[in-house]
Amino acid sequence: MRIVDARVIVTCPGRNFVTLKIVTDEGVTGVGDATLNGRELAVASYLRDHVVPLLIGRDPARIEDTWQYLYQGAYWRRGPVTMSAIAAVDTALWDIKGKVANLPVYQLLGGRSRDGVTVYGHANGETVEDVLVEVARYVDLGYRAIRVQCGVPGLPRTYGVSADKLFYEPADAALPSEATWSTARYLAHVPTVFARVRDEFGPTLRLLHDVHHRLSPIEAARLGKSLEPHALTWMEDPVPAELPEGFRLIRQHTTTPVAVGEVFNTIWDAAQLIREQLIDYIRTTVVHAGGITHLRRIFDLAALHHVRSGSHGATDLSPVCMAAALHLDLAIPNFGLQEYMRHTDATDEVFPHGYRYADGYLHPAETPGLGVDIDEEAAARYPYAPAYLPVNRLEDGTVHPW
Ligand code: CS2
Ligand code: MG
Repeated sequence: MRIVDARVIVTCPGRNFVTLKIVTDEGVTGVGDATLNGRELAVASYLRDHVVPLLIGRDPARIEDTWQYLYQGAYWRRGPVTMSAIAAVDTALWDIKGKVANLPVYQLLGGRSRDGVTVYGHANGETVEDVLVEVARYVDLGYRAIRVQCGVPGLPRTYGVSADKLFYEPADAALPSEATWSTARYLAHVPTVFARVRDEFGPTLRLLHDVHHRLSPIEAARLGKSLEPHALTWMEDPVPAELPEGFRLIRQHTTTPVAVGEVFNTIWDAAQLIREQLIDYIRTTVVHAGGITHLRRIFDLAALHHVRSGSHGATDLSPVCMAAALHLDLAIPNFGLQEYMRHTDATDEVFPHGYRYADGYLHPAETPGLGVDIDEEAAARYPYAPAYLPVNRLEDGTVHPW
């Protein structure tokens, strides 16, 4: 079997997605997500101009060899653009291998280690009252884990808090919008929100919170301590992840678990945090970390150090990425949680998929391969539209330095 075509499809059914579709001479096809929020066209060009010509004529069964060829062959290592492009190829090749073997991809990864993939949803609101309504909505839907984000009094707008429910779109403008940040207001407010949620919903519902890299290590340590009475499952991205040793300070002060890694691209980004047991959950996912092949390597390293998976699953990761993530989540021994932000109906129409939600779990499709595809005719109806993530400034106008 040989690869005869590879198409890069850019579509915007409510938000931008980049998808690679690999076609073989025997008519078997595979899909891979290549979406990099706010920088989509860079990956599309990397694929079209520098990767697709190298794929034509290759044997699609050689997944590891193709990964090494693209990674080592580029000479320029790592980075989100390169690794998202490699991820798309890798994911599409796993899809093809599953179809050829007539097995769902999780069977090729060792089979299921659990009955379903526990997911968490996003309860967010401007006020604590709004947040309580949203948490109740997720409890009613059967969710076993819920991320809680609340507006901060005195700040006009908070990242991660939106008027949309069940999903939201953080890339909100054709040129970046701006938000204002105050660490003092934030640190004063967040523990009061979790106190109310615990009062209302009891001690055992799994609760999470995303700090979006806004604090310094000592500030994050204080937040972690102040949240200890509310027993969070994790505090996410408390500080920027470029400085792994900064996490030592957080660890010295708090038992609130830490989750990190949605912006990581390789095992080397995560290695020190994992080896020193500075985190509890690694959040890297398929599309931004070199595909199923490389993400499995990260999860295996994590398993040696008592770190669980907690993959990113926001709306900018397409249903193709979600399908791939679910197969891996189902198979690995050290699965923790999977983020699940639902997509819009338009996105679901462009990406027909067989994974399904039931009673707090996601279940991958049982069909051969990943169980997801792209409807190219539907995709063509939604042309690319520039959209960027917001920029944060402090109250005095400084661009937030970390
Ligand atoms: C967030 C995302 O889901 C999360 O944990 O951090 O909203 C993230 O900011 C976006 O996916 C960025 O593209
Ligand atoms: Mg996050």
